[in-house]
Amino acid sequence: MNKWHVLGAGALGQWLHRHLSPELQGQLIGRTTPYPRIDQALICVKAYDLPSLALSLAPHLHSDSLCLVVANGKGFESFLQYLAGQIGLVISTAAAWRDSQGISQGVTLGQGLVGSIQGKLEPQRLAPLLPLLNWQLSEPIEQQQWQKLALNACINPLTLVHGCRNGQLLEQHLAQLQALCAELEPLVSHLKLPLAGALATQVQALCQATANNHSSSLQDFLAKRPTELGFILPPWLELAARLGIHCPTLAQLWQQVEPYSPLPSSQFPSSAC
Ligand code: KPL
Repeated sequence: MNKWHVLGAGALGQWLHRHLSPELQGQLIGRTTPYPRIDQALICVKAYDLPSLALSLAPHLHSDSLCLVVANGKGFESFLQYLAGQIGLVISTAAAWRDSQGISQGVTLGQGLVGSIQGKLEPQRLAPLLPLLNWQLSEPIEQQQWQKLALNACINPLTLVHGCRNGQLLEQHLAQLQALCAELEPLVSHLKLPLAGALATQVQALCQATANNHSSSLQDFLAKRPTELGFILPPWLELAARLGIHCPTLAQLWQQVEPYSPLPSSQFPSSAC
């Protein structure tokens, strides 16, 4: 069972496929390729494509299958219950790398943290894969998922509404960036994330480190794709509403980006509900 299928032939999927082969017999499966029987898969599609992918993939899995989902955001997990076998989530910091004209030149390696979301992941089964991709096991993964969600919630919507690179947020939109961080900080503390108390500092460091990048949300918008912000902002707005915390900057940003950002429920084919 050494073969890994890579589902999703975008920049990240292609990059993962290159790094798996030949040791792990990676095979790339794009949108139009029929699924073979799948023992092990890396699923690299946009969050809003996961519900329909889960439905079409399900008949090709079995109780001993292992799928690792490399996706941004939160809110798609319930759709993954349609997949048999063990399911893991990968929180990845890999990013498409762009030149000064904004043209994609590849993907930075970054880091990946892997944890279970359905069934317990067997470390020995992952052992050949993880070092090839610079990934590590990190259980429970939910804290890491929220942690990345906090960083993305601060940077991504602002870069989209201002049409700017990550670094320009520090130069031209710092007050709004800080207001957003201040609104999210009590939520981050409530969740006891390691970021607590340091959200603004970490967000600024990330903007600096990725200064020349277009965020994934702006890249999606420029490529006329939906953004994944429907899986990034609503979890924070729901938590804020539950705790009675007022987040006006976040709520206003969500209003601005919602037309481009499908929600998890709107992506599930109605025939399966
Ligand atoms: O994860 C990212 C994204 O664009 O989705 C950041 C960290 C903001 C880098 O661009």
